[in-house]
Amino acid sequence: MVLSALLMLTLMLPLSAQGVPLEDHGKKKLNSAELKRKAAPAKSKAARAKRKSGATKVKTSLINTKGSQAAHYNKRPAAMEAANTIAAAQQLDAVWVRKVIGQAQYLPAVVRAVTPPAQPSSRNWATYRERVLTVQRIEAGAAFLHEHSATLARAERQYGVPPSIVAGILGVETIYGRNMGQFRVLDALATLAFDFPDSHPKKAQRQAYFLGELEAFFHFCHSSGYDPLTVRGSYAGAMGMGQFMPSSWLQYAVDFDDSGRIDLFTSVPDAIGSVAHYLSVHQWQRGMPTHYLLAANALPADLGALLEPDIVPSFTAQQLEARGVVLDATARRHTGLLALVALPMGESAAPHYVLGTDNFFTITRYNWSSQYALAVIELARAIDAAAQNRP
Ligand SMILES: [Ca+2]
Repeated sequence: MVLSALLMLTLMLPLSAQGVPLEDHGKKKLNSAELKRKAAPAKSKAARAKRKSGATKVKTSLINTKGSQAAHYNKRPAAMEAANTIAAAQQLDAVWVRKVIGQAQYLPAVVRAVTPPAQPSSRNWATYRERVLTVQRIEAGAAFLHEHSATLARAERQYGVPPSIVAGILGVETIYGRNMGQFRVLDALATLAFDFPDSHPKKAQRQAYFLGELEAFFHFCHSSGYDPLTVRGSYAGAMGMGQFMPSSWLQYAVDFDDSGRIDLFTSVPDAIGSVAHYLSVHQWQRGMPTHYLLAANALPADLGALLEPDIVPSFTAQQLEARGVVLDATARRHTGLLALVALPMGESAAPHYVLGTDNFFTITRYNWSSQYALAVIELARAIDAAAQNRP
């Protein structure tokens, strides 16, 4: 989903868009008149509630879910101040930015998505893997590989990233563009920028991050001609087939079909080129394996120092051997650094361990999660295998 490392550490949601119902795409094309019609019922409910003074029980939860938080941000001085700051920083019309942010709606579902659970469930790679590596996702991936083979091959020539890895990312993120998120990006980013949940231990950092993304979103809409009131994406504001955050779209998205415009919503070539470009910029190395498997008895009893750098490749093959790790012949020949990556298997089982290379680490730049990276890699392999077996 191309979120910052800091953010992903906290979101800790297994899949960027998986918790979100499907069926979005068409909705992002709603024009402002349609949106106004959609918004009208809520407005009249608000008006009715207002008229019935004292009748606060009348469906106010639909309008005003958290005391002082208005459903729309036009009544929030902090939001209007932020609009002025964004306009000044991006040299945009302040009246326009205020008007747009004023129409942003507080979304309780977005707050729920980033609220740490009262009782954190233990992460489980097996469960995660099962959710990602579905027959449907693998078969659709093989079809995607087949249909877009020329574009994927061109992306590999240019950026060095194998077709199946690009397909694996698009598959995990949005099922190859089928599930790009149903939230209005404006609403999602405003909610996270102005109403990040107090219960979150890193609220201030996250809120600042999303405020930055809201600013990037205005830059993006202004420079690309998208209507900020209609663009849709994930609960975190990630957009398009590869779920790029606004700042990532601005920095890393490419026009890979030479249409003169970057469109990650409808141009598969743009999505393919942009994912490959993103990985390339984040140091994907052509031809390097992503990871090596470890035998069940390959690890020493004391893993403390080996796990300390987490997913950052920090040890040579020789250093790992000196610390008691048993490597297979291919891992022993690896010339770069390796990380001992632990994937939790729930509370009662021992973790699943692999040795991640620099390319494994690069995939985690897309989404800060070792589960995510291994899921992308395993999906890529399954897609490759399914593609070979296609008639
Ligand atoms: Ca294009």
